[in-house]
Amino acid sequence: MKVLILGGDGYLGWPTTMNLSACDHEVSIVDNYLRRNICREEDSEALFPVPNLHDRVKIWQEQSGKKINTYIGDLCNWDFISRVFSETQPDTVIHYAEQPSAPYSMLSRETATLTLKNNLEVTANVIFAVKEFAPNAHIIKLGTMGEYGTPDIDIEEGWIDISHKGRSQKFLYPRQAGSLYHTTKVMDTDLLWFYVRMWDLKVTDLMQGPVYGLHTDENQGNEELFPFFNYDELFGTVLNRFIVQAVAGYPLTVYGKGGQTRGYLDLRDTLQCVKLSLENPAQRGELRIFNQFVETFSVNQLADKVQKIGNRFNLDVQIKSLPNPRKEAEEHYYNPIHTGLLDLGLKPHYLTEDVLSEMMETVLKYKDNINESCIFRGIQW
Ligand code: USQ
Repeated sequence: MKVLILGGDGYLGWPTTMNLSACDHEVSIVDNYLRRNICREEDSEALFPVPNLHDRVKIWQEQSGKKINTYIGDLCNWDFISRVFSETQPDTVIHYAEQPSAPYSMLSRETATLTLKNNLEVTANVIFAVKEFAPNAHIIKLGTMGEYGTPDIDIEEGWIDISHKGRSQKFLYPRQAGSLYHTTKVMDTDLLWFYVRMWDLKVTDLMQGPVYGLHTDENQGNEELFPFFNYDELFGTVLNRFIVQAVAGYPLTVYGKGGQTRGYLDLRDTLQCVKLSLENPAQRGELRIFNQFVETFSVNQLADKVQKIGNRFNLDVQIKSLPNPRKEAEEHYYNPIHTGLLDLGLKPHYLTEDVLSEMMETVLKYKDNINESCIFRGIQW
């Protein structure tokens, strides 16, 4: 298939690029280095430097013999996105091109506006570009489990049957996000659903939980092909942060009571889920939604696991509860359904001691790069 990956430089975009290229899909990638630039501006660099996209593509080509087309530019710019779509004529568009940090979206009015503008304008442009240049393309959009929030009932897979005064209909499951970033994802879903109804688009929306890890089949043995590994408060997801904190001897930053429960997945499972969605596309006029995670943990459970693994490496890992900078439920019911991707054939990687040890071994190699000042700055909601 001809696959166009938007946001191909990112934590998920680059591993997806290599994975689909390794499977002999014809891959083109686009990025405007938004995340790299924000990290630099906010002094929140990743654990190790990552070559620019042109260099990564060359390194991948030397390793695999596979070619990737690269476009650097801003998808908010209609002339640019028109050129990308008309030249690539994609069968599938994978849309990761969003500002992905909840804390960054809550930092200031400027960062909130950037998040709103970028995420919604890119999503709208993708929809218009598909309609104009690739009307048969399947759009795979990365959504987030955070769109649902933490309701006191089971979370269905995107849709819920509602009976009211003797009549019934299926509706999008209620959304109540906990940050502006997560709210832009709700708005994206609404935009896509509108145009699925108007223009019969084919769309898969993947409601993903926090991802951890950095090893994939494609980057084994070649650290130049690793994704960004952020551990700062803005861009680091909680488990990646805890591993780095354990290595640095920095007490694990559990926010509040630590009962916040989310659905987690290994980076390798993100790749599987995206590939399964690509190879089993949505139908015309369908907004198909999958809840993309493999197991749920509370923050306290993650901290305990990391402390235990740290002991194996003779690290003295402390856990410290901090006043929660976020406005979120710290103890709550959480039971999301997640059978759709398993039914398509997902073979989960679970968070075993071996997986944690592999991450910790890699992070230990870069211990001297850790900048403790970016671990916690307390961005308040
Ligand atoms: N948390 C801590 N200590 C920390 C960092 C986080 O206790 O040092 C807690 C947070 O308060 C939250 C949970 O851990 O309750 C998860 O936080 P996170 O920073 O790992 O994840 P989040 O901000 O929700 O965002 C991440 C990705 C985002 C994705 C989302 C999936 O950055 O792009 O959409 O995970 S989900 O959380 O399911 O919405």
